[in-house]
Amino acid sequence: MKSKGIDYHFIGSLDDIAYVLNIRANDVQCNPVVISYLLVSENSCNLYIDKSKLSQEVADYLKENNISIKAYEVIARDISDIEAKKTLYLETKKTNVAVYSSIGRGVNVVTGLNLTSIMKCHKNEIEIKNTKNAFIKDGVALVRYLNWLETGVSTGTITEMIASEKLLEFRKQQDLFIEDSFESISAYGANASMPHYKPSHEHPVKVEPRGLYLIDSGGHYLDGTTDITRTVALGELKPEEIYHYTLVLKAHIALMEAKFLEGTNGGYLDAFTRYNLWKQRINFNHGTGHGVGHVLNVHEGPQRIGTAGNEYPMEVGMVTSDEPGIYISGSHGIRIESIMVCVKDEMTEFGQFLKFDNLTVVPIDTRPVDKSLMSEEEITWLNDYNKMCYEKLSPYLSGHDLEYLREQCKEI
Ligand SMILES: [Mn+2]
Repeated sequence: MKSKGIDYHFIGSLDDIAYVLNIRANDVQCNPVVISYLLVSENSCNLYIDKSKLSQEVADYLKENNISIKAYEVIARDISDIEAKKTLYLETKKTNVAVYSSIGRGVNVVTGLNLTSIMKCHKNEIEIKNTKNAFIKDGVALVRYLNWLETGVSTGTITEMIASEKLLEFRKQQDLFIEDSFESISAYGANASMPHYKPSHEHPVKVEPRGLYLIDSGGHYLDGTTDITRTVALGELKPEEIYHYTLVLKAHIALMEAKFLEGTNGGYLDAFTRYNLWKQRINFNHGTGHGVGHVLNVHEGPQRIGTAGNEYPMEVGMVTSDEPGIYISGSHGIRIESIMVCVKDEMTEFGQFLKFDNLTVVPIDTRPVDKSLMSEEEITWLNDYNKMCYEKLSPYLSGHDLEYLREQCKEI
């Protein structure tokens, strides 16, 4: 703040407040944040919050760190008290009208990304180490779930919603699990062609032993946040499903394997991903990748991989999703999503190159793959990836689950 000549920094985004104070809460479903505002100056840091939400432990911790607690409602008054000629910094997209319109005349307002967002998106070594652990636990839950699903579909009793609830049960069995990181998209057949589909008990849809099933879900654990999509074959597939699945997989691998110069933004990375689809004149209408919070919001900026809104470059320590898809309305939908962390690659005479490390540990189904459409490198990537999953997950699985894992990780 000092180097930027900022006297006051207003923070209105809940994940930023949770990050900078290192507190978590449960005010918002699937987002472990607390409804609050933060106003920081050189000599003060005020947290505007309903006091009754603070446990004694948190209240003491905040006091020790010289954080003053104020009533949630007085934020506008305190903003209006900022004297003329002082510089107030805020992010417009994350500031509501009531707060913004209470800024007094003569205050110098400077806008930009919340300074905390820039700190928050670069995960430190401990966050990354812990996140890797959370992904192994999540992988164990997913493999148990998929085995349960594939075994159960033949009974004709599993609906998309029953399946979704079962997955939560498997996650709850894992150490340090808190809650889902968003509402699971458990979608069978044609329903998977809606990328943001929401299953319900009111409209039960039976999952049957044929075609493709898509599960996009995630969890918060005390050591990290996950977000994963896998599409699996539950039986016989149409040639079109195999063709599209293979293309999505090629797109997924292309981004995962990208090497790019420091300073590259998500627009370029999006092109790496869509290349294989556009070559076939196919597209999908959602982003390719979003930042993932650390025990915070599963969608986090400022980096983004997509066709628009990717001003911020991809940088070392950023945790981002890789989730291309193909959606054929009324027929089928495919998405393959893993989370990756940006790391340094080689330094050459042309500059510093960056790449991604995969964090997600759940086998990618090989049954819907048409090998003849894959390059040698892509096949090797797929086999290596599934082998890694077997090595990391097998110590935690036994019996039928282990057998299922072995089968899913077999080389093609
Ligand atoms: Mn995602």
